[in-house]
Amino acid sequence: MPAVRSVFLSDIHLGTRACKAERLVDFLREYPAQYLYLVGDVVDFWAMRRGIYWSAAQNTVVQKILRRARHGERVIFIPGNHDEALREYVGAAFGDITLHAEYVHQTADGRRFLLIHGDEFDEVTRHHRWVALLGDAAYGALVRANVVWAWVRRRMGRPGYWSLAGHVKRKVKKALEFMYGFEDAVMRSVRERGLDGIICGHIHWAAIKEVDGLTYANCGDWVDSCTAIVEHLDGRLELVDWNREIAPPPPPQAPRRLLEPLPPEVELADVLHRADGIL
Ligand SMILES: [Mn+2]
Repeated sequence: MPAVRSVFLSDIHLGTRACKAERLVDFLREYPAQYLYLVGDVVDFWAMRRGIYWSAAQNTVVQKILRRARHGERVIFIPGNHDEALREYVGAAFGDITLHAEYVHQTADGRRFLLIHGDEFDEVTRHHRWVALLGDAAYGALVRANVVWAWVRRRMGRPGYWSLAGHVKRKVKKALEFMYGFEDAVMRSVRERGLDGIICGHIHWAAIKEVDGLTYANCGDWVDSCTAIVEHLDGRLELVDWNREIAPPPPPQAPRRLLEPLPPEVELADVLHRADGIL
């Protein structure tokens, strides 16, 4: 029996260093479903033009999704702006995965939700592509800075994960105005179509809320917040926060072997860092 009826994921950004693929693998293991919706920006072709980072865990994510499709789970992929190259193939099926520009999902309790990535409602991405690309690079830098910051916090023995990108987003008024503008535009469209709600992504800001009798749900992302929307067997939607759900990392193992095999994704900087610890 599946743990949930549906899983909705967006903004995984495979192909980037920021992608938290290990956590996603862990999440996917815990949440088998009847429907798996990939709501855009699954593969980050924008970032891959600047340089590709593809880890073993990212391979596992792809393999897990393909296996789920093969084993009868309904997998539907709705491309976003970072994987817009795939929009040319909307309507096609790749093996057991079908591509759609948008989709209407009916929940177990009969509500109809528009599934769409959401960049269509983002004025910046639509009309000022270069601003979006620049902002994207800045966001990437912020997420990378956060990796360093999380390490410092661990060294200082501070529990939990604190998101720098999340903090900045919360602090910046302009960002909030942008998000509320985004939500307004999205909800107008849902109302015009006579649907009960929307499940989208794009703005990397996970949420479930009622807006004037309609439901707004945003999957969040897997580069910073590690969140997903799930539909329970009774049709109830829930926001799952996988940053908090998984057990804390095990304590570092005592003596390090000198000739420890390196995983394939390790780069020179990591090698030097390791050497630093043993020399
Ligand atoms: Mn996007």
